[in-house]
Amino acid sequence: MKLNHWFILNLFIISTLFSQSVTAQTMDQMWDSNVSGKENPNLQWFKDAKFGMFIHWGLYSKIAGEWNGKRYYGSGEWIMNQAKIKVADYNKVASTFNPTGFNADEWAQLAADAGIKYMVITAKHHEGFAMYQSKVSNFNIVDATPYKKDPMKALAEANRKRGIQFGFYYSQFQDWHEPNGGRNSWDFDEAKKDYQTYYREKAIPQLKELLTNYGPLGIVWFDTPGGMTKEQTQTFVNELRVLQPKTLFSSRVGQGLGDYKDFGDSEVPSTPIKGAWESIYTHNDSWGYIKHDMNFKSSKEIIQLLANVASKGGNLMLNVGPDGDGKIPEYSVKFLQQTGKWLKVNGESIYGTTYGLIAAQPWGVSTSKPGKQYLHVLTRPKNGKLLIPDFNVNVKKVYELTDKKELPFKKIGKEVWIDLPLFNQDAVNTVFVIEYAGTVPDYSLQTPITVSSQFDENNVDAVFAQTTGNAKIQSLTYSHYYGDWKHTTCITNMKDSTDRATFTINVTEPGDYHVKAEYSCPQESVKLEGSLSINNQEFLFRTLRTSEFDKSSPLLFIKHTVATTTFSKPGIYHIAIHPLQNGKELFKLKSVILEPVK
Ligand code: FHN
Repeated sequence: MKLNHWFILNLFIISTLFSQSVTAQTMDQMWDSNVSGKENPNLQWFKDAKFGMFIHWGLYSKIAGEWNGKRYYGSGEWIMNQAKIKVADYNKVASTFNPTGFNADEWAQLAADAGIKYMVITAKHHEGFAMYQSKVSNFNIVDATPYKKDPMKALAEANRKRGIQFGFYYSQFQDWHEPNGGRNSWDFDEAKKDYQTYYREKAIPQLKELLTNYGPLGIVWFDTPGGMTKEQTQTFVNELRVLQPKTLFSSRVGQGLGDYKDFGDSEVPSTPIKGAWESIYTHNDSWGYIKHDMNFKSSKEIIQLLANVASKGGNLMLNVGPDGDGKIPEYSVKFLQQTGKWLKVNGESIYGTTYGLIAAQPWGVSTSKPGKQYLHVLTRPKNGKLLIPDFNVNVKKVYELTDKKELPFKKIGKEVWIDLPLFNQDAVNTVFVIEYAGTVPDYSLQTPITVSSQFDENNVDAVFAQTTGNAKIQSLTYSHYYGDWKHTTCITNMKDSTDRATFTINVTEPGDYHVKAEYSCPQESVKLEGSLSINNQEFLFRTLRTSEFDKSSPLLFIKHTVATTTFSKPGIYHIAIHPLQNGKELFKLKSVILEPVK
C-alpha cells in the first residue's frame, strides 16, 4: 500500500504524541497520567465520571463522506483534506447547511439515558468552521448558513439541566480554512504561514468566546497541537485559564500542559494507569458522519469496552456523529440507550471506581472502591467456580451486584473461589462484588496468568511477558484506512535466537490444550522458524504470512496453532518463544492463546 501525505503526517502526530512503549514492570513504575506535574484540584468529577460522549458535528456531517460522486471511507471530518476541497468550494457547503432536525434536549436526554456524565462537542474542527456564533470569523453557523441559530447555547443548557458536564472540542492548530492555520497546503503555501498570527487572530479569540459565552465548561478538548514552543503553549494556556480556572484542559493542548492524559484514538493502555486519563473511541469507524459507515459497536461491545477501560483506571469518551440534519444515527441512539439500561443497575461498579486490583482473568476484569472489588464477569466459567488469584485479605462477603444475594465462597491459601449462580451465558457483563478488610496490593505484571479448561480460550497478552535480549514490549499504532487508528501491544524485535519472550501461567485444570500464537507477520518474515517451549518440551513452527505488504502496512493478526500439549497436573508453567535463526524479526506477537481441546 502506498502511504500518502496525510497518512504519514498523522502517523507522525499519533505516534509521537500518543503511543507508548511498555516493558515488564510493576504498577508503581507505570506511567502516571498527571501530565502537567501538578494535579488540577477540579479533577475529581472527571475521575468519577468514567463515561463521556464525544460529538463530531460540522459541515463534513452534511458532506457525509461523498464529494463529487466519489465516496470516502474513514474519518469523514477529514474529507476537505482527503478530497483537497478548495476553501472557496468548501464555503459553499455552509450555504446549504440547515440542520433543522437538531434538538438539544433530545441529544442531552440520550446522553442522560445512556449514563453519560460529560459531553464534549466540536466547536471547531480542522475544517475551520465554527459551530457556534462567533464574532471572530463569519465562517460560523449563524452567519454563514441558512440555519442562522447557535445550537451550542441550547446544548450547553440542556446538558446542565441534566447534571451533565459540558465541554468544547477545539482544533487549536489545524485550521484548513485560514491562510495561516495549520495543514492546508492545497490552498495555501505552508512556507508563508505565520502560525502566531493565526493563534492571535482566530484560535485565541474564539477560545475566549467559548470560555465566556457558554457558562461553566467542564472541559476544553484541544487536538493535534502544533506551531508553538513550550513557552508559547504555556502563555496560551495561562491566557485562557483565567477565564474559567476550573475548566479542565485535555493533554492534546500539547507540551505536557494538559490536566489529564488522552490516549491515542481507539487506544486502551495495556496496564492500569494511575491518575486521570481517557480512552477515546468512536461508535463506528468515522468520527464525523458518513452515510455509508455502518460499523456500529453493539451495546455489548460498548459495555465491555467501558468495563475494560475502567479496570485500567480511565474514562471512556465514546463519539457519535450526527448527520447534516442534526440527527444522531439510529444505531447510536439504540445501542447507547441499551448501554444506559445496563449502567442503571450496574453503575456502582463503574462510576467513581479506580483500576482493578486483580489482573485480567479469562472470566473478565475488575474495578475497585475502598474495601470492594467489582468482578465484571464477561464469560462465566462452565462449572460456575470463579477463581480470584492473589487475594490474600479478609473477605467479608461476596454477592451479585443487582440482587445483593450473598454467594458461597472458599479461601484456599491466597486464592478465593466463588460459587457463581447460574446466569445467562449471553449476559454481556454480570457484576459480582467482594467486600473485604485489609489492603490488596497492586498486582505485578509477573503474576502468573490463569489458564483453565472452563473457558473456550485463555489469552495471555504480550504485556505479561518477560523479555530478554532485543525483544521489546511495544504498543504499535496502525490504521487500515483514514483515521481508523488501532493500537496493539506486541512483543517485537525477536531477531536472534537469544531474543526471547517468556510467559508464566497458572494452569488450574490439567488436560489437553492447543497452544496458539497470535501474531502479525509481514512478507519479510514469512517462513521463518521459531521455537515454543513449555517447561522443557519444545515445539517448532514456521511463520505464516498475514500481510502481502511491507513494514509500513497496517497490521493483520492470525491465530496460528503451534502446539498441542497436555498439562498433566495443575501448577505454574513457563512458555518461552524465540526465533531459531538470526537476522530477521520472527513476528509481532500479540498473545499466546491456550484453548482446551474438546
Ligand atoms: O484529526 C482528529 C480526528 O479527526 C478526530 O477529531 C480525533 C478524535 O480524537 N482527533 C484527531 C486525530 O487524533
